[in-house]
Amino acid sequence: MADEKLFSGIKAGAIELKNRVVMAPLTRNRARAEDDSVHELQAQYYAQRAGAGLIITEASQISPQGKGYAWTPGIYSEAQIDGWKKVSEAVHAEGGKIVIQLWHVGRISHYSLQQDGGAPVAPSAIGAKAKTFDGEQFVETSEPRALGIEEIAGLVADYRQAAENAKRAGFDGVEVHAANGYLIDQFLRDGSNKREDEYGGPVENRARFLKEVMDAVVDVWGAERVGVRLSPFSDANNISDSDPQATFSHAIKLLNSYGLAYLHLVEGQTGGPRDIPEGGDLKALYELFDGAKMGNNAYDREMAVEAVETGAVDLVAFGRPFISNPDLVNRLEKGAALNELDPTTLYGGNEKGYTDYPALAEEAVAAE
Ligand code: 8OZ
Repeated sequence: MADEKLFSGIKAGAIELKNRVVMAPLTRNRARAEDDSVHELQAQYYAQRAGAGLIITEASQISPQGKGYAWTPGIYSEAQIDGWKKVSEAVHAEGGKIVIQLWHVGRISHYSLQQDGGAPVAPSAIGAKAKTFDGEQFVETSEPRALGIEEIAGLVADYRQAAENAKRAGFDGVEVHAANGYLIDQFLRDGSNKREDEYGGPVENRARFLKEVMDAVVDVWGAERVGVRLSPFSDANNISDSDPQATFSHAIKLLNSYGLAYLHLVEGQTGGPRDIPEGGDLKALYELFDGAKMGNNAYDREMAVEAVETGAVDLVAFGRPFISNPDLVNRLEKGAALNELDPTTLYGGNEKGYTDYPALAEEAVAAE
């Protein structure tokens, strides 16, 4: 076994990890079309990746309204809870740990994906110049309607219910998706939140929705089994803020007060360059958080080893490498070559490009 710290165990809050390599949340759009549930195929996919210290599931909508793409899974119905139970049991049987990522897309949706064919919801009625996938093609996201203040308690209740469902589904905890231009991020940033009530205006108000969601989810799980993901310097899904350093300093101070399992940051542009804009300081943001820090974005072995060794982060989340390498941790430990990713099978489809990437031993056998 490699002796780098990256491969040593750590406790993230109350969750005990056998190593510091995390499988990042990855949208794969293979849930059942009829009820947005996962099933045996996903159980096999996640179990193959149980060598990770922690698996974070693909983003999973907390309600029908929270859906923004075809074939993403939910965590609000009995069928969905049953499906996720298969997943958590399969991962645990292989000695892995798994948390589910709780998701509401807000304005990143399309009429055709909403249960009543109505407008997606957002803090303010400001459309994103972004695209989504409706099951047939990529389409412009629809113009959202602004949430009424009387609707917000119901949204928080949906997060609470989803957190409770996640418990019944046997997960080790939950990650709140507050990144990438989705609903919580839309509330946090002043480009998408122009509300004049107590949920808009100064950052204390823009962070109120995040706080209410965290209060609810932490009440269900205990802070030590709740993580959160932010993407302070990403403009994913056309999100913007006039002062991300100030906005996210406030958000992270707030999050730090809970004693969470971990803080997960997308470093730079989601799925893109790691560059931080002028005036941005990622290190200063991490320093506001006392718990386990998880970094994500285009890490390779060398960067991950170094980041953990120097204490820049405690955990490193790998995305695309985990898609094409079910045994990524074993490969990283051995310094072995990685399988190449097939970009045509990322979103939607079946087992092809999903559960058929070979592990090292299988490759050796296949080569004989
Ligand atoms: C890729 C495609 C669709 C959604 C994110 C949940 O960016 C996503 C996502 C990624 O956080």
